Amino acid sequence: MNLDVASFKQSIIKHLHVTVGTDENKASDKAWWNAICAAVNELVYERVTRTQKTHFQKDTRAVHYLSLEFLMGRFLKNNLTNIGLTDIAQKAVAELGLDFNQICEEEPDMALGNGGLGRLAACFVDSLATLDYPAIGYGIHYEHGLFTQDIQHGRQVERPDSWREYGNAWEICRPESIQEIPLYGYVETQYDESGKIHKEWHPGRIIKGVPWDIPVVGYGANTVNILRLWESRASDFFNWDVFNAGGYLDAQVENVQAETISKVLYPNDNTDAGKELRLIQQYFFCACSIKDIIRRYKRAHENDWSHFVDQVVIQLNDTHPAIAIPELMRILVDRVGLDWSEAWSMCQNIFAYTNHTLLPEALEKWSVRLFEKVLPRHLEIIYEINSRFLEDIVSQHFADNDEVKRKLSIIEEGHEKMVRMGNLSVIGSFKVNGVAQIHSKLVKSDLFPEFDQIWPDKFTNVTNGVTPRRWLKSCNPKLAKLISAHIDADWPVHLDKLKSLVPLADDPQFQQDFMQIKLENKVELAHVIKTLTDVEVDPNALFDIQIKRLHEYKRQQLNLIHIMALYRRLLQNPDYDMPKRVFIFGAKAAPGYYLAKEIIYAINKVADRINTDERIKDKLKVVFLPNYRVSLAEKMIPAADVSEQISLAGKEASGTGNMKLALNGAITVGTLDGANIEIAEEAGEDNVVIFGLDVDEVKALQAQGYNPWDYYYGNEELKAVLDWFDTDYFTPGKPGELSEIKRSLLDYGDSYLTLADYQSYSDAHQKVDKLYQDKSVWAKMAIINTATMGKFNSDRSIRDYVNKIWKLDDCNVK
Ligand code: 26Q
Repeated sequence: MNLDVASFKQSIIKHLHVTVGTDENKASDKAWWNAICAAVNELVYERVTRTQKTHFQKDTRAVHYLSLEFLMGRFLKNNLTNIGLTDIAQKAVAELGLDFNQICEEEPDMALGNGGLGRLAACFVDSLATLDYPAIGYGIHYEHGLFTQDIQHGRQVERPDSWREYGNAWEICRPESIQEIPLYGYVETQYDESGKIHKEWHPGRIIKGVPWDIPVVGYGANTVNILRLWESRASDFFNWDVFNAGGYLDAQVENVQAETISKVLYPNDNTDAGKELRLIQQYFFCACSIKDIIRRYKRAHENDWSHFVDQVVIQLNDTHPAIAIPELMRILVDRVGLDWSEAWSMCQNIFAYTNHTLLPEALEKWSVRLFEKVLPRHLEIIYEINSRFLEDIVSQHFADNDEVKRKLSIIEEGHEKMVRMGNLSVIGSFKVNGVAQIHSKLVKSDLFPEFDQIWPDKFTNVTNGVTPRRWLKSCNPKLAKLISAHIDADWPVHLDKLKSLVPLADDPQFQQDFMQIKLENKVELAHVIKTLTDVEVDPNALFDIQIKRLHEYKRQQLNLIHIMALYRRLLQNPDYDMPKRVFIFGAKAAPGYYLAKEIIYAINKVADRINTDERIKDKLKVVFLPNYRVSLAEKMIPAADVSEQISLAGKEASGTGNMKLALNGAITVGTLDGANIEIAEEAGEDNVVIFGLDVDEVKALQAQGYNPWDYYYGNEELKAVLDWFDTDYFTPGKPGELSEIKRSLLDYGDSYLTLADYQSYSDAHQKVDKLYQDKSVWAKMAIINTATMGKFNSDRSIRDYVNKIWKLDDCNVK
């Protein structure tokens, strides 16, 4: 950017006056924040227009990324980084007598997602813009994103998140592109003169979709793509009838229902809720997006559909937007008037589906009854897709094997008939990908083996990645600066160049500089910890961090049990040899997930007891940071020494926090699961600490019949720790308050083999302790981790999608 400090400062002041409507003397930090955003937007909006014009003129093929979640976090620092204005903005803000970091804290996180899947979408739109690919993200403009988490007396309490209550500086409303979306009603069968059948859907309701555009600034700021989020409103047009019939009040009630659709993000992560409103959310945003895609196509091609599949590819972020497949069929067959087979072949060349989970409870199914009520025409279309698939394809490959037919059918027969969205997504897509090598292999071998037999070329892998702009350059500026002092400064767009740091891993000066930065980041995190929890931690202690949604398969309970074991060792032997350790957690539990909330409570109760026990002389501290979110992750990740990635092998599709932590120099303690395997490959086995059963061993143990009691009686320490849950040691006066955790691990069968992996996990930590004692050995490992994480940048993921699936050309925007 060739803009100087003085003119940027002038721009901020101008916007303080004319955009925010205040002046320097009475402006709050929030007002200043708004003024700075407006000054940035002056540069951003111009590029949005230029990008869209270029894409239109060159009539580019584009990817349309459909996702129910975009976990964007904050924008200001990121947009400044990407537009190349960080230094100038910081100086300008300082000259105005303001604290830059403090002002950035004014921005609420845009938390329109739960966790991994939503944050992945955010990293992907960053990379798409950075690499100059024509792309648009489509999602829902939720009024309330993921809930805010308070911890009260150790328990999670949810409060609504209001990220845009008083307006949001980054979004632009586009009323000129409103769409109308039908719902409910019935389908009429008609025949034309030639006897050809025509289906007419008479909807019971029409909802309006209002688009809000959020500019996505690529690094280097040539391309600025948009994220288009749909807000639901009542359709005034439709309500005239009700008004005229004197139904003013009824009309108002309908308005409220319409506006409920985009009211709130479902807070479930990896479990299906099966709720009507969720299905309506999915259809609402898919229908708006498909209409928008067609509107844009028609601007260039009018009613000539012959280029549609050349111009459009649609990526489904999990099965959540799978309803887009029958919706496009409906438009092409019922509205455009194409033959079924022509329309179907178009769909099968347009959609691609990413699977993010193998957990059975996360695979979406909708009852046929619900579908028929909400989307009667789509149900018919799904039946048609299904019967053609079973008759033309399955019978060819599997003759009269009814069992396979039952398994591959989109409709699950049974007590209540269900629509399987996974099968629909596979059948309707030309590519299906998993998100890490092992996961993609399991998608083929365990989840969809028969589909893989039918279409062996359909299944592929694209290993996840994270954007190094947010997850290194912007969140860890000191480390970024150190790196730039030693290697080419374009590493944020060529992350493989970090490899040139490998030789420095042995250099004592570089080791010292690297670890000094880690220490400074830990000092900063220690301040955050003190502010948020009032716990004091020593920045010289080993910071061991587990940050991710709370879920039994991710096994925060394993971490907790091990912490209790360390505590017990210290109580039994005050001279027990271990480095000072701080265990830090960040995790939200789905509000209806009882055991996950019990685990949060247990972590907090154990933390209270340990942190106030003077006998162990601060050798051990436990911290649960409330309200884990993107902006908190940006403070925690640069300060981590150890990264906990301890899911049961085969359960975590990929993980992406594992990549962010390793990139920032944390040592992974992890199982052979998801992307941990590839992280270990890149860093080398000596630079990660792997423990536990692998996928084959898990399968073998489960086949043989897993009995958690064997491990309980077979391990004295494990037994003692589990028995501790039944006492009142951590919950004075309330024995048994934590017993549910013990019960889940013994009486309810320990579904995620926590006890089976305990000893191996404990050994892994003893190894960590040893490594940490030797500062130089540790520094070398940490540096090698940073140096070898180049693979896990989301630019590489996006290039993989482009080459394997999307077949896009990049497009220079001048
Ligand atoms: C489904 C039905 C109804 C309501 C909610 C849902 C729902 C919502 C979110 C189901 C699943 C999710 C989120 C899943 C998710 O985040 N999966 C993670 O995706 C990451 C990116 O690929 C992976 O790295 C993680 O391993 C995976 O768990």
